[in-house]
Amino acid sequence: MAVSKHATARPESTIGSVEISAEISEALGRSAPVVALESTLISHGLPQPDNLHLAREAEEIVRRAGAVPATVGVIGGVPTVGLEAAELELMATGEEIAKLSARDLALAAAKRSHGATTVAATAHLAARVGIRLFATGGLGGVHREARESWDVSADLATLARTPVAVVCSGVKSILDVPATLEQLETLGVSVAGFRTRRFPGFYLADSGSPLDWTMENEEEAARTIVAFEGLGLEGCGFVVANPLSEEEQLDPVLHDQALRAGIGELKCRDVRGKDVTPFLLERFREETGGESLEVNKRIIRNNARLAARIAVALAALRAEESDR
Ligand code: PSU
Ligand code: MN
Repeated sequence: MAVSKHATARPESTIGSVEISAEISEALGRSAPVVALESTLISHGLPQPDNLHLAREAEEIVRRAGAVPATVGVIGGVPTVGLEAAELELMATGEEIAKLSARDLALAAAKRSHGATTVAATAHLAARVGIRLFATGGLGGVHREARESWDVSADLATLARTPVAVVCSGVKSILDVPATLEQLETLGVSVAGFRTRRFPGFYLADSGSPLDWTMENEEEAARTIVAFEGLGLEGCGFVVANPLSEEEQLDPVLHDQALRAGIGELKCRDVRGKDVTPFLLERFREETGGESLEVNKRIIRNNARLAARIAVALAALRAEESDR
């Protein structure tokens, strides 16, 4: 398989430094819209070959909406913002692609390993190079058994200290949704529904939990991002929750059935830690005869499109402000 030219860390790159593609660095230099995309959903969230197709499609959607896509991953230890074609392929088909959260980045750098970045790691790297918009499927959150297992995704704590707006469709129903929203509140992460006052339930349009804030359009989201900066809240993350429509969602009956099966099996197989999310996603796919995979792909496409539109609105707003 074609492996990128820097599949082992390039001697010239300083350990711990972030590699940015020329196109993205040029776009950031002229404050053009850029959208970060994560790679864990490619390596661990979707099956082959759908994962590679979807990764390419998400990039294409961002481009069509007028922004530059920046898929993030770790290649030979080097955190890379804007994976090349062969690197994207490596994320999708590589045998041993680790799932890297923010805390794993330095360890992977020292070991020169390849790895896919979660929401936490992607958000961190995006913010580090000045990308404000990030699109994904669902956030990690508080697991249902968290009272015993303490399993709470590092995505939440990372967003509390990372200036990035994440467009997602809430968290999967395999998690404890109300507890996740409580954690986001405690951590000071702003959450708003895009044209909804209900927190989306990933596969489902509505998780059953209400939201305090809603945004009417992309311009309002862009204004919110600028307001963070003016208010000295520029260190904080922002969740833009973008639901599927009811026509696009997974059949709720099928959903509840898959959820019961998945959770039951998780317990009896004793799956733990970072294997929990990929395991449940795969069980959902089997249980729904592939329907959950189609819905998952729809979610990622929609969020890539919305994040790009917000990035475009943000660039326009900043241009307007600097003209004043
Ligand atoms: N949600 C999905 N698909 C995914 C993930 C979340 O629908 O693939 C990935 C994201 O990368 C997220 C990670 O950051 O799972 C959360 O993993 P954990 O629960 O182990 O923190
Ligand atoms: Mn976890």
